[in-house]
Amino acid sequence: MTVKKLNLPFTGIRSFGRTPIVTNLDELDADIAVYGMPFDLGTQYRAGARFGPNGIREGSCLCQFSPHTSYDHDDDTTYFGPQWKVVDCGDVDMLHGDVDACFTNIRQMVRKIVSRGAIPFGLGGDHAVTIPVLQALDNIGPFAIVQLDAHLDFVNDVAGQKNGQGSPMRRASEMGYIQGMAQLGIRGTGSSSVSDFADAKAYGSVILSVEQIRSIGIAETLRRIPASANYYITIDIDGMDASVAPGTGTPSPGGFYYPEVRKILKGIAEKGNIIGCDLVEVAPAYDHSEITTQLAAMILRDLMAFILKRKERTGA
Ligand SMILES: [Mn+2]
Repeated sequence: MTVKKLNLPFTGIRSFGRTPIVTNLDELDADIAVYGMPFDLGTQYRAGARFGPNGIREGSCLCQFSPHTSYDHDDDTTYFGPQWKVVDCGDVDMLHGDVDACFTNIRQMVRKIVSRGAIPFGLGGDHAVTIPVLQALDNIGPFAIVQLDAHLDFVNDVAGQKNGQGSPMRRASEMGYIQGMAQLGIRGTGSSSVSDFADAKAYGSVILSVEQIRSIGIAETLRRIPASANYYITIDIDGMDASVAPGTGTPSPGGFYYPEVRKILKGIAEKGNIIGCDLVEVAPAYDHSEITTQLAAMILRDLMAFILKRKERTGA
């Protein structure tokens, strides 16, 4: 008896959502390209985010990408039509102990993905990886950033060192092609120093804590995000509540729950064109029963779904 090969998600070689693996980027032909940045040399406290990319890939085996598995009852919408291609490009090469070499390789990966016409979806890595990613987006026109995070990440430097996990948004504020930012989920005593908050506000950043967002509502939150034709989204998993995302270096109570983040991402995808995204700081060693890696994968899959649905609607 011949049995049709089912290729179920728990079988086979892991890629994000079991999407096709494309490691020769000269052959990249996709709408969305996932890539990993197994880097945690920017970590100040608990390390381990270098295992984030493969942790998220493992967690993503819960996700499916075919239209018949992508009907959403809440939205009464079927996502991931057959015309859309999502692929996994594997990981950026890392040279241990050499931050500059790692950053150069990250920039190269992002530039190549963009030059092939795909939207880069980066799997971190600690939050320092967002610095070279944003540097690599210097020639695609102005865009605004939306950051979901417990921490402001606006530290100028620590003893002169400017590329730590606490500095990506400060570095972003120095990039002339970035048209402002919204920093959502920022909370907790010690999230950042009062002078960093002052600098971020002077830059024009829209800063909202989880409590503030719950009080004004998602629609008003979306309205306050700086207007731009294009958005880059950076998601630090510690923006989520520590109870649903324990697998990270600096878990933070009082965070977002999944439905809130889903609504925010859906709203941004309706507000403008999303040119790229990263999800950082997943450290599988601290995870329990894969809840953090599965949540991370689900958030990324949702964002992909919203981006592709917008393209379907606008024909872009
Ligand atoms: Mn962060």
